[in-house]
Amino acid sequence: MTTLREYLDTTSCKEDLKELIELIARQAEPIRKAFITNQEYVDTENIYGEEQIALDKWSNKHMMEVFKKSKLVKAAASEEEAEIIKFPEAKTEYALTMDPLDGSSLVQVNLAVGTIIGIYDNGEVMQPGRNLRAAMYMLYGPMTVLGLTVKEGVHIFAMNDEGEYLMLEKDVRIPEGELYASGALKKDWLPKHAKFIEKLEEEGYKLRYSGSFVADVHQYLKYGGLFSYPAYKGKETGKLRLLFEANPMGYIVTQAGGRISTGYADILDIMPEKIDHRVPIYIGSKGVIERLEKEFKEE
Ligand code: P6P
Repeated sequence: MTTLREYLDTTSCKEDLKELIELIARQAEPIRKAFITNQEYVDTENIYGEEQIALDKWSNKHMMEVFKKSKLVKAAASEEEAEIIKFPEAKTEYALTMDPLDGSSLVQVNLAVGTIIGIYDNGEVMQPGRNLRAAMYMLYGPMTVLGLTVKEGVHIFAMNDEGEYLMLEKDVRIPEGELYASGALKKDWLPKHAKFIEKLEEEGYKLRYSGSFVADVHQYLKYGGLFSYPAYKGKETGKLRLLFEANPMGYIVTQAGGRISTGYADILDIMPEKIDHRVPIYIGSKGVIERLEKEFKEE
């Protein structure tokens, strides 16, 4: 089976980008090891008013220390930080966006969570997701899986007992499947959203929603369908973050032939207004998202 390095050596990536991707992917081991010892809630909140568990803070701190020591990262924006962290000693122009542990509250109930990373190669994170040079996620489930694109398709790797990533699936293409999910409380769904979800249910779409965006999108990448965290009453921006969740995962799904949309436009074309920019998200198979956009625009 092809190793991560063997795959990277077949791509157009510069050596320092290959090293950065391998460095990030290797952090799955220490992060997973911390699951047992860092579960308690700490008395702090992130900038979104969400209670942080020790794991959120630990994984964020760990990754920032790794970035600094490597000198491979010029700047890093994190879902757990209010500001962009700069690394003046960096020897590269790579600027990262990071959700260090997406879905972290699920660790306590032993469900899959993950790390989401976007990589820009011109020193700046405040730019559309379309400009990403690479996007990746590590998913901590029954297997430790790495999903990766360097703009040459999407490939899935799994970590073996020796800590090496071996290619599990090459050139992933998202099918037009029939899974669906919607975040937000049903009582708060806006009419257009509620109507479209009801149609999918009538057509026999099956509900799959775990509470971890990265785990859910990984499943939709395999089986196809429509994952959504919509605008809802009192929160027209929705809950999920443009920089840390939508762009990197949307870039990966788009590279696999899928789409990511606000319901009206492609999210990868949005210029971030602020680090905590939130967007309504519809992500998944191309056909169902084009159908949704058509219906939303007609009504
Ligand atoms: P809710 C996790 O907190 C997260 O940011 C995403 O990973 C997930 O899809 C969503 O929020 C879950 O939100 O409102 O269902 O708890």
